[in-house]
Amino acid sequence: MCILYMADPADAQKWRDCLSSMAPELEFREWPDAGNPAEVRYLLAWEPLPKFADQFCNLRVLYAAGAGVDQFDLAGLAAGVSLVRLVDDSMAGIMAEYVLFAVLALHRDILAYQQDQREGRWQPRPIVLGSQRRVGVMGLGNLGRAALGRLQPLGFQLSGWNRSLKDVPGGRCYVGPGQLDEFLAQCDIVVNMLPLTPETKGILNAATLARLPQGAGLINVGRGAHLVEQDLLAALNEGRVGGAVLDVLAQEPASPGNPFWKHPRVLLTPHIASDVQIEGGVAVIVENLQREREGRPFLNEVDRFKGY
Ligand code: NDP
Ligand code: OXD
Repeated sequence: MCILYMADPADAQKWRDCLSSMAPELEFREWPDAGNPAEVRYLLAWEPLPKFADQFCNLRVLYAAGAGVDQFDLAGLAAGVSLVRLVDDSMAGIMAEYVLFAVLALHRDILAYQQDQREGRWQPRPIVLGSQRRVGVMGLGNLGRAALGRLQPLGFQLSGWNRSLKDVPGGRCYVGPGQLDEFLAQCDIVVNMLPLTPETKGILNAATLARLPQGAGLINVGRGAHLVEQDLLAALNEGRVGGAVLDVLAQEPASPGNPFWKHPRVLLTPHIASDVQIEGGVAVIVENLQREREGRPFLNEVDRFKGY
């Protein structure tokens, strides 16, 4: 039984070591040394699969080396192949830490103070209590729920927006497209943690940004294509959006001419909010080997019709 590694070559040795200690029954191969394609039962990949992947006629599971699966062609995946995400609590914890940092940066006006510092201005701004700040999270999956859990002890007024009803600690869950405007209208800071699907592409646009309270903050840690960047730029320049923390962009790395590089009210990070954790990822693979033996559903399997 063999697993073929097609993700970041820099991490291959760590995956090999961790798999050989936690799942010694799996032979580890690294792309492009696939050997006999008929022996490949599992694939671990981050990029879209090359055409060659059609030759893995005994493929059972495609492990996505991360939380998002928008890069894969779900319709083109053979019917007998399951797509599984390698998410775990530590990956969710790392994301929650980033969201906490970004919310606090916007809550305490840090982008404005940075600009003041650059321009030599010593100018205190009024303090808003955490209990007066309304923070909303779009997408209450593994990561969104972890972020809410991390924000709760700080006393913010929390809310969430999700396809189905979920628990929001101390706050309301707004559900579906019919409650999106109402949700946005009460977010002083909104955090996008949705998966990218045809339904969510471009969901942060001129119309939805206009629903936010004047001067609201935006945090995007989902995918760049959730946001219509020109619309955010216009909203920032008009002051309708007061500041943005962007970890993801439509084009990564950002092009040299991207206006967000130098925008005084944008904090840009290079898609580092979270990342797959090798031990946690291997634990999912080990659990799924057991489930496969017992004929039980896989852990973290993507619903290919929903697209996440
Ligand atoms: P999950 O699949 O666990 O959760 C997705 C959530 O979004 C679910 O609660 C789902 O609702 C909700 N949702 C999906 N579509 C809609 C919709 N159309 N309207 C409303 N709600 C919707 O994903 P994760 O939490 O694990 O990850 C979320 C995303 O975060 C990833 O897809 C990835 O793009 C991004 N990410 C970014 C990283 C970074 O470094 N910047 C790192 C890791 C992930 P329901 O529960 O009803 O199905
Ligand atoms: C992921 C990511 O989806 O790092 O895992 O963006």
